[in-house]
Amino acid sequence: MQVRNISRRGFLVGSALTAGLLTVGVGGMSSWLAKEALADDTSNITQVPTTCNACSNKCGFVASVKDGRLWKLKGNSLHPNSKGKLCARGHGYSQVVYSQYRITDPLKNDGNGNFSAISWDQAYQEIGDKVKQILAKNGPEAFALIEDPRPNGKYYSHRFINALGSGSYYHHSAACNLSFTSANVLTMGTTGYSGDITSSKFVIFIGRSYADGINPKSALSLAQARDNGVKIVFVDPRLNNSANFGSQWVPINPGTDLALVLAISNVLVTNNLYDADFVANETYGFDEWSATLDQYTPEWAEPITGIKADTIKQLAMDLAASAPKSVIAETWRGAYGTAYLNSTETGRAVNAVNALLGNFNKKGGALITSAPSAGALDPVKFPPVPKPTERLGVEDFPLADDVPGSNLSVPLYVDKGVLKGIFFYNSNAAMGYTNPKTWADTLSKMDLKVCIDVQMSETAHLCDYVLPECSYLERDELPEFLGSSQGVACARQKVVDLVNANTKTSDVIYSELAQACGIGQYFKFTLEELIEAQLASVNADLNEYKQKGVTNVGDPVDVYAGPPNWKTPTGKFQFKSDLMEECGLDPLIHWVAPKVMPKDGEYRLIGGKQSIHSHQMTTANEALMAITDEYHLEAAWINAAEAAKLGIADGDMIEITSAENTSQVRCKVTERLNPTAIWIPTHYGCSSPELKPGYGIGVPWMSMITYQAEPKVGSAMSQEVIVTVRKVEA
Ligand SMILES: Nc1nc2c(c(=O)[nH]1)N[C@H]1C(S)=C(S)[C@@H](COP(=O)(O)OP(=O)(O)OC[C@H]3O[C@@H](n4cnc5c(=O)[nH]c(N)nc54)[C@H](O)[C@@H]3O)O[C@H]1N2
Ligand SMILES: Nc1nc2c(c(=O)[nH]1)N[C@H]1C(S)=C(S)[C@@H](COP(=O)(O)OP(=O)(O)OC[C@H]3O[C@@H](n4cnc5c(=O)[nH]c(N)nc54)[C@H](O)[C@@H]3O)O[C@H]1N2
Ligand code: SF4
Ligand SMILES: [Mo]
Repeated sequence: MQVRNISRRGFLVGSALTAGLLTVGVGGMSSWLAKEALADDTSNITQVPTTCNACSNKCGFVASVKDGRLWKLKGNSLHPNSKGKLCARGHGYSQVVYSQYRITDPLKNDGNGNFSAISWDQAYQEIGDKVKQILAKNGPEAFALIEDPRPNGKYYSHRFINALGSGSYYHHSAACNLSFTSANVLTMGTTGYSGDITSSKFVIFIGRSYADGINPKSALSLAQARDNGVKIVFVDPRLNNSANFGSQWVPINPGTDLALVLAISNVLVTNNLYDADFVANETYGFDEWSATLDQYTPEWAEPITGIKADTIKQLAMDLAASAPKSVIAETWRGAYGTAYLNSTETGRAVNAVNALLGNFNKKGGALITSAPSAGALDPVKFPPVPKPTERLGVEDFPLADDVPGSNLSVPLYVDKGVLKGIFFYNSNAAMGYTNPKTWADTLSKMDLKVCIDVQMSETAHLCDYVLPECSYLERDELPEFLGSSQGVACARQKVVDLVNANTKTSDVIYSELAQACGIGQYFKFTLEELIEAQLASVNADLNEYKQKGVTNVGDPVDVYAGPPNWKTPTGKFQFKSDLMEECGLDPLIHWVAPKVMPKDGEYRLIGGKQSIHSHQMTTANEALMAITDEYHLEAAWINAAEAAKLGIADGDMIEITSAENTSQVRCKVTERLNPTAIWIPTHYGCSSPELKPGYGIGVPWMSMITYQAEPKVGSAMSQEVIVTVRKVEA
């Protein structure tokens, strides 16, 4: 392991400075900014409220700049996501601005993986020429773009690919939460909900850990819920770090949550413990569905889940006793975001339980809120692009949540010879969206691959051109609109001047690239003009937006107004989906076994987040990797009894083997894990030599899994993988 020259303690001291929550007084902006300032030194300091980019949560912070250099960060107390806090990786990732691992110039691949710097003009010229050739020969449907959406990307990436004539725009979500959001659309007609856990009496989390997969707002609510005396149950094969705030750990066999939730439904329905009024007035398909539930008894679920039938009954009784102040909280990635063959069905079943509890938009229940968005803009200044081709993959994955689609459509349509050119923005697809070999093979068959990134990711390595964006601290972006009881527009604003003079902002890169590709007419406006137009379209206060980083949009809404207007085809909550029937699937929520199950001597490889890292993008961060080094956070977890059987002791090197790959890593022997699972942190295994701090450390998660897609949805099924384990003899 490499020696880092950053002191972990120094870094943590910096983090701790952000801890206090400040309330905003009535003294106006300057006094508010003074309060947000760190009290120890205010000479030569300017402060800019902006938005974090260290993960997709988009928290707000106030950056202090001293003598032109980034000095300190502090969570913005006005921001709905950060509520005055910033997480450790939010702090740590800010190092990227001065990182030696940034890309500083446009790069061109010589075809053998050797990159050399070229001018922007040459890059635009060559990419533009290639785009025009492909357009002439193959038409617009030959292009796709993938991004993990950020405020600028959502507009500029989408507009760019649509202006080329292609509708093949995808998010990262096939490896994140696509099954969950698709299940939500199928049952509720909306992509998400959140558990109102602080006002609840009884909360079940299924594979969602607010203390590991961090969002400051959620982490704060967990502590508050505990203080409020809420009973909180964690269903997780692993005793995760949120469990410190909870009352009960249910160490389920991974991949079997659907059986647990169906058995809970069985208890609620057979004992008449459900909200009959809600079911009668707000739902579709209940009679047909409830007639199927007899088979899903707690006794049926016990051997599948490894959870005693009595425990399952008790969970159902506790939910019913507290309803509507009880909820199965939302998930994100862990249990059924995209992990299994049955992930979408698990999501539907979880929503069905909340429907049986009648808790939608009730205090302590499941809250469905919507975020505001920009209104119509001047069509002369911001001309609409003509209708593009239909996104590739809609026929293959008709149940996928519409906006993100499934990016696993890309390998499919490259193999069919349709897709020829691809753009990546803020995306490390080749390392994170399915097996990296599949992406390498897919990209090798394409005529043009362009990656816009800040560092030399594994995806960048597979591209023909790599275009260097400046870091988020060096740029303005479009407003991020967020919703809850009060919609807001949040600002990302330039904090420091360009550190690497030859890097550019994404709005400029897209606009100049568009010019070179012959679609410049759709980008004849500046970012500043677009920000002003978007804010004006919703009557938001531009001055407040700039000064405070947050401004209200629209009027407050009553989040406890009772059931929403269901935007499903039937206008009801759907226990039954006619769309699924049209797709040849069982329309009623039903049991689907996981694709694979471990036999004796085998384990299921599961994974999860660590509070100090984000996906793979923090791998080159020296401060955060120093913490990994010190605490051996890259270790794989194995159950203590299983380790004993295999002669493995805590700290030993073990070899983990799947059908796809073998990887060696230190292990952590623990009672905190279901014996059928091996758990790995998902942030490691970097294979890009330029990203030295993380290079070669830990298990490259996706390299262990097989390229596969959840039928009709297109999720990566990232935990349908069996492994064996052995001790590496010294
Ligand atoms: N620190 C940190 N925080 C993040 C992120 C990050 O990269 N780092 N990313 C953000 C993003 S994009 C996301 S999607 C979220 C993810 O947020 P989460 O989904 O909460 O994160 P994970 O840690 O992937 O999974 C949560 C838990 O699911 C458990 N789990 C695994 N398999 C199963 C199963 O089969 N059943 C059950 N019941 N549990 C299972 C894991 O053991 C883990 O403890 O985090 C967000 N916040
Ligand atoms: N191995 C692995 N795979 C995963 C996950 C994981 O934890 N590990 N998590 C899964 C989940 S939950 C999700 S949400 C997805 C996330 O999917 P991604 O967002 O694709 O994953 P990251 O590894 O965070 O990669 C983001 C890329 O954006 C680049 N980037 C960072 N800042 C900027 C910027 O300012 N501008 C530009 N242009 N690029 C920037 C980073 O350098 C990195 O290459 O991955 C999924 N797949
Ligand atoms: S959760 Fe942490 S890393 Fe993500 S945006 Fe918020 S502060 Fe940044
Ligand atoms: Mo995610």
